[in-house]
Amino acid sequence: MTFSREIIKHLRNAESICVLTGAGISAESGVPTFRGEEGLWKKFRPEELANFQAFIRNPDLVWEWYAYRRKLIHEVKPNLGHHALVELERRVPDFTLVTQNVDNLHSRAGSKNVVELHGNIERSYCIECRKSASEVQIESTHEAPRCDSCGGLIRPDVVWFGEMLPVGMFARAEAAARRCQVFLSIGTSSVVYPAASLPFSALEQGAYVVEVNREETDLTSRAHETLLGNSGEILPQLLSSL
Ligand code: BJW
Ligand code: ZN
Repeated sequence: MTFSREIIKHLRNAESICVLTGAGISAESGVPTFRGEEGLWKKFRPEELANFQAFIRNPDLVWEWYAYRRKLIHEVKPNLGHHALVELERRVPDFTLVTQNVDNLHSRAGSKNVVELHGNIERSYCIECRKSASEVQIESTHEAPRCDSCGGLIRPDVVWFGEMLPVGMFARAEAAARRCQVFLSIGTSSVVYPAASLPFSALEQGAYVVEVNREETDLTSRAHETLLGNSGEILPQLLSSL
């Protein structure tokens, strides 16, 4: 792929870059996305699995779904897209990687300044006393485990629909979006709020906004550029063009 002069110029000169990633960046590692033909929401209903009421109604079913996804994530590796973002972070003084993903693949690749908006599937906590659960408890695959302190149900530390994002995380993301000169939105359908508002905050403050996605999204008409294709191919090429 050849890149425009603008994008190369903006990336070379930027002292502050903010990146927002979604499930698409992990797709080439073998982690399913949520929406679209191959997405998780084709097989599983979000209202039965990704909200607190569903968990209270059927904790074992929800726990089992997360145990299945955790196992899958343990079997895969970060891809060239994740690694390109590690390299980009090394080159830029102020770099923030905001992710909606819970798969921990950015940290496993070596990214440092990661803001996890929707939590992390590797962590769990008690819904009664909020204590973090140990690895032994997390390893349970069929039954939702119980807290060893108070007996409360243990849930995955992820953000379900209707829940607030972890305290301070959105503020960090929003601040990074507002101060950056280049904002990259990678592999997200841009439909879940408040994450989807971040590129618009960046645009308001005059940032150059670039989208990387296999297909057009609600952001496409507002972004300065959309690079259509796989992030695991486009991002390494972009890095080597700088
Ligand atoms: C590739 C590729 C490749 C593929 N290369 N690209 C009406 C209007 C506005 C907001 C709302 C509303 N009604 C309700 C809300 C709020 C709601 C929301 O936004 N809903 C909309 C869906 C309508 N938001 C919330 O509830 C949030 N909380 C909140 O707002 O709190 C305030 C509040 C409190 C109380 C009451 C009301 C408000 C919380 C949202 C939590 C989202 N949780 C999930 C599950 C996390 C846990 C888990 O993993 O199980 O987060 S849902 C799911 O969607 C997950 C993702 O992080 C999130 C975003 O998905 P993402 O990453 O964009 O993935 P996909 O699959 O959608 O897209 C993949 C993209 O990649 C596609 O575009 C592909 O083309 C592309 N792609 N391969 C490049 N190789
Ligand atoms: Zn407890």
